[in-house]
Amino acid sequence: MRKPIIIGVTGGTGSGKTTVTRKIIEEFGDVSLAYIPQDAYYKDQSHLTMDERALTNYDHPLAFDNDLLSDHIRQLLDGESVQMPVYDFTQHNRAEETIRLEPKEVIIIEGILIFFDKELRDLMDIKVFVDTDDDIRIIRRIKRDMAERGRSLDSIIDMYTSVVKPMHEQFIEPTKKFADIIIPEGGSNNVAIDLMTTKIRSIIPDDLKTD
Ligand code: UZR
Ligand code: MG
Repeated sequence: MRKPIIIGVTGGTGSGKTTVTRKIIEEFGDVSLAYIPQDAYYKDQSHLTMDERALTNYDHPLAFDNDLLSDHIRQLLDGESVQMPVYDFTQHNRAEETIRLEPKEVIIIEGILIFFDKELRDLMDIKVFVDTDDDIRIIRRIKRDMAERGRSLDSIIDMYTSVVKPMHEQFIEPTKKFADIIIPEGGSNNVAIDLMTTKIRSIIPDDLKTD
């Protein structure tokens, strides 16, 4: 197998990076593709109590096990399968189960801090930053965390102002300079998604495309 193409999609919380990633994946129904959310690589916190876990700064680069993430990408590049961790947001912890990922022709990595770590960055062929206004991002974050991650409005707002926003400014926003492509307004930007998928398709060798 040829070296897989590695695409990184980043942006702040609620920017629409998961939606952009999902749309790219839909476009590539005919190409074998692996999806790796950086969220899956939050560090294992089994040794901490729930109260202690609530004190972790999840928007800091050190919250992620990037060594494991890089190792797994390298293993996939070497044609080996990996056991990807699963993260449980309601428990602030790694779940018991893992997901087996097989090596694929295209690997998409998505997450808030995937451009921070140089080693990870250097593994990527195409780097995308989804750039969405802060007010839109917080509105989306509130809706999602209440619906999907079991949070109250007050806790989301407290977390956002005390941690998420300052960490975004300190660690996430500065990684925009590493992007090859900046997509404004995320998932609703169909022109940008179309341009990107055309580009990605152009670098996938024809004989790797299966129908
Ligand atoms: P996305 N996060 C949690 O809320 N709980 C956890 O256990 C782990 C992470 C949040 C994290 C970050 N911040 O802003 C967000 N906090 O998940 C990143 N607090 O995920 O890119 O999907 O928004
Ligand atoms: Mg997301």
